[in-house]
Amino acid sequence: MAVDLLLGLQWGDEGKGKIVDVLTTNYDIIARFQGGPNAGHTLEFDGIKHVLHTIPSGIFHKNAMNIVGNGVVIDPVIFKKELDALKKFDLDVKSKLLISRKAHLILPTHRLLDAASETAKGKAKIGSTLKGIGPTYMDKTGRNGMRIGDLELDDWKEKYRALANKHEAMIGFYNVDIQYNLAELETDFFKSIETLRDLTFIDSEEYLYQAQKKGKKILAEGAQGSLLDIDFGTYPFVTSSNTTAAGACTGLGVAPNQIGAVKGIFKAYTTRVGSGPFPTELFDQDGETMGRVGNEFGATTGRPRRCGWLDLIALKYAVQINGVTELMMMKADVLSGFKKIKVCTAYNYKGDKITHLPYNIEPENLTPIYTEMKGWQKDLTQMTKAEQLPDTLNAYIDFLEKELETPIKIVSVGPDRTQTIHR
Ligand code: 2SA
Ligand code: MG
Repeated sequence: MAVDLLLGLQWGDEGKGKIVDVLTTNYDIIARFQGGPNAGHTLEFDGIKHVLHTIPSGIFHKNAMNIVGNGVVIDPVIFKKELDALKKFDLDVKSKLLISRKAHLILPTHRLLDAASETAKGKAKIGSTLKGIGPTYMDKTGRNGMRIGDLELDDWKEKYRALANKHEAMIGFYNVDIQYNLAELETDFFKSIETLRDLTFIDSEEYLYQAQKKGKKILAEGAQGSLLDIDFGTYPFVTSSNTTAAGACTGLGVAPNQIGAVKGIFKAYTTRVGSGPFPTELFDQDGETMGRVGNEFGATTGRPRRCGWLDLIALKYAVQINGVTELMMMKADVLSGFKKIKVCTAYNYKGDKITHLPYNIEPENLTPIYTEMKGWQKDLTQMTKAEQLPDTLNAYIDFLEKELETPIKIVSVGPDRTQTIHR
């Protein structure tokens, strides 16, 4: 039985949370494989809006098992907050959520190091979510990290102390003015660890292997987006994990030949939160409209997201790197107010017209070349069937399918579970 993937193809915030929630009825297991509390996956149903950070988006479904895989980094404090927020829903979270022993822990000092590093960078800062993601993955690859499984050992507190002391020295090395009270942060941290311990820790690669053998259907839920991938994104303005398809193999222990459908999700336009190049970014009224109508604010930090037209060159790159087999287009409804829709179909790169994503996409080297299409100018939000979609939107969809050589299977027309059109 294959493991299907759901991945964001842009700079995150494509609407992965909503789609996982919609698709969960078809799956037995939803597994997160990278990232951590930097993610903000928003789900809306029955008039309730919920934002998940570390917990997989299948948690609201009765029969789905949710796995936090080895590739994920976990902040016990934020995890506890997420669990607390779920208490008001009648969910048996404890029996539906399993955590990999090999997942790494975000310590309070990782968060401080993130802040110190960003402050030291000044104008060149990454625009990180300040959740300690980078420093935690640095400790992982530097072979210094603490894992969930360590919490089952007697000496975990000593291990913690040694690492936290080292981090404090490193914070000093940055020589920046960041205020903190570590004792206070630690009280919170240790308390939250006890909450975490109430959950079941597993060898998730073995669990998933056995589940596959039993014919269980598994969906791997990506976080952030392909252009934030540590290898293939707009480095250094990226996150510290592999957000692309390969990350699901390493982040869950699933072999490449076990991957089935690769579901790629994108917005009908583009957004980015944090620093870094963004070729089709708009600084005018159109960009402002997209942000306002699309309610484009970071689900974790509340930061306004930068907005711009769809970048088909970057999207093609993401489809290629991930081996996307089917596409889902989100937020076409946000563009209903536009008479004309633009799509970037080539770049002017140092005087040449190119149609691939070059090494350097800084604005001084590159300007987008657009193809213009007619807008649909219809309220889509009440539509439920593909036949109801306006011809102009169908022309946009056809154009994208042809360019991307991949079918668009879902068109989302609003944040609610029910506002989902299958094609
Ligand atoms: P980090 O915190 O080290 O991973 O930040 C590095 C870069 O990755 C970006 N990043 C994100 N981009 C979009 N969405 C993300 N999740 C939240 C959301 C973000 C928020 O759903 O809205 O609330 O601000 C996410 N997480 C990381 C980040 O902006 C940096 O550019
Ligand atoms: Mg998000």
